[in-house]
Amino acid sequence: MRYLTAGETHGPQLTAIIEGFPSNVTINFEEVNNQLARRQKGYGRGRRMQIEKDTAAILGGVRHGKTTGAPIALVVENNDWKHWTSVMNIEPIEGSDETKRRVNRPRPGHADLNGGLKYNQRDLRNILERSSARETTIRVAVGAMARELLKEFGIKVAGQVIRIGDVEVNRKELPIDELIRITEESPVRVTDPEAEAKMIAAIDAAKEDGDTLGGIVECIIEGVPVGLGSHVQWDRKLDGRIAQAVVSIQAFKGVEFGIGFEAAERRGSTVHDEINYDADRGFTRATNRAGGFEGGMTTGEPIVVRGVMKPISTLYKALQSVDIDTKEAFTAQVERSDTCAVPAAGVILENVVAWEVAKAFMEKFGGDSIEEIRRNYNSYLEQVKSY
Ligand code: EPS
Repeated sequence: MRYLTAGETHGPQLTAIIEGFPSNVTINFEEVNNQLARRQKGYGRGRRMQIEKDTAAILGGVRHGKTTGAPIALVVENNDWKHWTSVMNIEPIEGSDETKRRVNRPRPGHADLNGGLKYNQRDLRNILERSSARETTIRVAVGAMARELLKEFGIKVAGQVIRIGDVEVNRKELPIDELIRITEESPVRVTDPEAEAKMIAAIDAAKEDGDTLGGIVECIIEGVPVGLGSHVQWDRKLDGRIAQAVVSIQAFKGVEFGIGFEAAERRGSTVHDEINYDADRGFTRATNRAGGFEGGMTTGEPIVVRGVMKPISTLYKALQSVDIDTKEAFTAQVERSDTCAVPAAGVILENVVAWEVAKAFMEKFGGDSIEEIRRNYNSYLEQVKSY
């Protein structure tokens, strides 16, 4: 399975085509739109989210509620487009830099300057329109389709915010359904009410100062069989592929699995997960410090992956930069931005990881229809059981 996306943040729409999605998967349209709605929520978002009400239209590959095996075409329209029809027109337009909303002042932390130099663009809008995190909307829609496939095999996806700025949650081990229920009710997607209040206060304080906040988000996927991915080749290691997907999310700077970077501080005896066996459950692990991966393959334990998001780089509190026309220093002016998008980033993380897992699932059990995949899956489970 693969997909590509197209579209600009203030253009008419975002588009994706998914190729290789199997047939006869029931698509719950409400659930796909629910994922988009989840991404729009979260304390710390700016005015743009009041303009958008994201819903996905499926324009190919699904008929009478089920996938047909044909490429799936997804579209999410930008409501804000109506304010940008002239600026974003595909035909040449007359007018000043101001009417074209030309950008000649690269913002530190964004793709603006590097993209302008690389693509030889004198209007940095041609870079920022595509590099914008608005693109994550359509990636969430793609991930939502992957979740519909995973659901057929009882695989559940959840997420939570671990840290915003200097506030970290007090971790609680919860059954996955409870984790989903509690985080869904929290404006910052946490299970810890004390941390929630502190995070909200930290976001308010950053906003007051014209500043922004980053954080750490976690995704947990339960019900994944042993053996997705492979140790035999670097680009088949599923943890490696998930890492690539996570760091590809706009503003993400790092990734870890299980105990992650903490493994550097510990001795080996307190890092690795001991192996047990019982006749009913087969091979099990006493702990899941590896976060569900050994040798680039799933262990059968839940996948636990975290990503770190840097603070949004569009700041009201201006940072110094250089005008690309005059080469003179200036401090950037900002019209609109989010203060903190960490809760939304958690939803994005869940959906991009779900896609990678579904893709690996298709590589392992691949078939053209859900029935064929189910046969392959069940026969593999038998093999594992009798091992
Ligand atoms: C973004 C800047 C803001 C965010 C946008 C991502 O948009 P605007 O420049 O229109 O105010 O609101 O996020 C979304 C629109 C979204 O749907 O998440 C950026 O520069 O990355």
